[in-house]
Amino acid sequence: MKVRIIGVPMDLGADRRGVDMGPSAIRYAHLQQRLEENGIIVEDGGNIEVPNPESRKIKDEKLKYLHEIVESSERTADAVSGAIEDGFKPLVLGGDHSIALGSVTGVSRVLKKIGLIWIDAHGDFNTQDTTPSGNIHGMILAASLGLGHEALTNVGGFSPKVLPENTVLIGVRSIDRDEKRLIRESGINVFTMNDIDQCGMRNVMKKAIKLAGGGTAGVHLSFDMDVLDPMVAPGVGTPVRGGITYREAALAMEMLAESGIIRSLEFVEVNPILDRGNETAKVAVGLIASALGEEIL
Ligand code: Z70
Ligand code: MN
Ligand code: MN
Ligand code: MN
Repeated sequence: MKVRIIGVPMDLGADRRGVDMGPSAIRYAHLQQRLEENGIIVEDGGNIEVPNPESRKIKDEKLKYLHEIVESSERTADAVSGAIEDGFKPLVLGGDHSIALGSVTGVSRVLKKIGLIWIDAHGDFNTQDTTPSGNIHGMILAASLGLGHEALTNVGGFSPKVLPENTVLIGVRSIDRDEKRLIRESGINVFTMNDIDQCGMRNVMKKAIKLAGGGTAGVHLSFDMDVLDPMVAPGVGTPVRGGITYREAALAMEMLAESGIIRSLEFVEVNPILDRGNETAKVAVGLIASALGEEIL
């Protein structure tokens, strides 16, 4: 297997600064070495260029940094498409979750019909009409399905990127009121924390793999580190108590690796400023290794 690392040091999609250092923190936690120990050929493609907020005049806008995020997303999409076309599995490191717009666009453009597995404490299903914050990282799953501001939905020049029946949202426990309605109406598949408690991660993932992988050319995994319990992953912008354990996350990753459906993956929202001893980045590296097929024995 050949993997190309693509860093996206983006923090314009969220309020908390620091998540732009996520790609460095994950690299510093020996990502490349860990993957190479597993026999994977790793190429580090460096970082996507992202403007920083200090260099920009504050504009009065409902969707914060819309223009900058759209431009960075086009660059990320090109890098992700390019990696797949060059025979690599793209591994995208965030950055806040707004970077998923570029990744999903890049994969969808090449594979045409994709599945999407979105693992997150949040729904990321707001639009300009429902957002309580104006933060674009809370809108990207909706945008991937063609819902929301046209500048977002039209990244890459096509929409939607994925169909609701092939979209699976897992681990949610913090959803805004109007966002809830949008998710219900959308027809995507959702497994909340309650579903994980009731049925177990193994059963949830079995269903998720069928829904996202069935009849698609491949699946994009978008993993928001805040799905983990804050005791496991303290270094995230918006910790929400009651999250999944390391073991549940590792099982999910191992099942995805075994399924063979994953064509591209990303890990987002690592915030080294809020972290303890780079622990959250280390957790991310462990999960990435599992998702890419690391075997214990
Ligand atoms: C809230 C919003 C959010 C993190 C996504 C929060 C969104 N629903 N937070 N990821 N970490 O502002 O839209
Ligand atoms: Mn986020
Ligand atoms: Mn998210
Ligand atoms: Mn989240």
